[in-house]
Amino acid sequence: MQLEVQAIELPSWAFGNSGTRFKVFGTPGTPRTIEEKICDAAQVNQYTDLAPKVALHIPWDKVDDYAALRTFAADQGLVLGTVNSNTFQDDAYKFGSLTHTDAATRQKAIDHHFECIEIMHQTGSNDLKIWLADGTNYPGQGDIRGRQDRLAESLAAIYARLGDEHRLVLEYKFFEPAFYHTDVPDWGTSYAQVAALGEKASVCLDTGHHAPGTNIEFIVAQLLRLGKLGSFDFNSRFYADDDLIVGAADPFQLFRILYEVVRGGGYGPDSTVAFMLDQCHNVEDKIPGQIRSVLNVQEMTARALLVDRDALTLAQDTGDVLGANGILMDAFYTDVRPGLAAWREDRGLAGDPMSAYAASGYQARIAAERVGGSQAGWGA
Ligand code: LRH
Ligand code: MN
Ligand code: MN
Repeated sequence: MQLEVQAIELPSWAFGNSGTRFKVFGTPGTPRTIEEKICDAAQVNQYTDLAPKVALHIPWDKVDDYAALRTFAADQGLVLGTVNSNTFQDDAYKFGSLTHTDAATRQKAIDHHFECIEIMHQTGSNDLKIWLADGTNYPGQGDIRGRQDRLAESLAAIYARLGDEHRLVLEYKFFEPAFYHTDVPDWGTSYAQVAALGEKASVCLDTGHHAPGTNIEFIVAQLLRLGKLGSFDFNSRFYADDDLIVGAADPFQLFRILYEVVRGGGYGPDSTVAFMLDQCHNVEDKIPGQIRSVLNVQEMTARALLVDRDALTLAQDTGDVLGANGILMDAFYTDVRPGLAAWREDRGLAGDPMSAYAASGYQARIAAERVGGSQAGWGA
């Protein structure tokens, strides 16, 4: 069955406390260490069999011994996934990191990525993910063109340091924290930069990083066509970078995205597209929040796989507008939940992972055991 190959990577930071710039609410049982985050991620995998990898964010998840962390994860049935760099929380980067006018500051940011690559060798991770907060707030504040040129140079230095098995994925985001211009604001810029680097570089598409009304599935189709869709950061949004549970705000959009993924060869054993979540759980419990998230991705993947593609092609080629639309909608409206519950039961899992987790007592146990859980990263 095609669903068996699905593997969704969880972000370590989803298990930490997070919030808005107004308030970070604490949640009882929040992990205090990366090891505790890994234990929580293992719960998600245990109830869903969908989430065998945990992504790290450096320095949020910095440890002395990454080989030991890898073994710890393996003992929980997990592998360590994407290493996310972080050049957005250091005073030195006030005016940019990889794009900075000062060569020493640029080198500091490049060195941070070298450290991430070294960590990847020890964790066995394949992907280095770069998201930059670089940009300006006022017209004239920076030389937009010069910043692109410096970015290209810095990325080339990082790319040259990758191991044979490594990939670099460059994430874009249309605004925030900079508001006038962002150095990697859109898929086109990310594509232009990674295309110049070479085969091991591709684009990371974070579903929350677009202007309202953007046709994200079109971007998916185009990047797959170009062979440059490296990974997803899944989440959902109503307004901006809300980081809500994937598929919560607009399940139909998630279906349309996953249909283009399937259509474009981005799903299955031969695909190299990494499915990752990038979310925060500010007011809901984090472990069930992640369970719900991976289930949402699985449900929409199952629906996307149901599309009768031969019939759809025929309808499209013969100008049958409403017939074609109907074929897509039939798949979207099919309730796959009972089938997926049966799929889980066949694998010895509970049909309903949400209630099975709630009944397990894990949440009460961590709430009692863990005192003083830390933030997801911001201000930690
Ligand atoms: C930026 C982003 C990026 C970061 C993560 C914490 O908004 O999506 O992926 O690494 O949030
Ligand atoms: Mn992201
Ligand atoms: Mn984001």
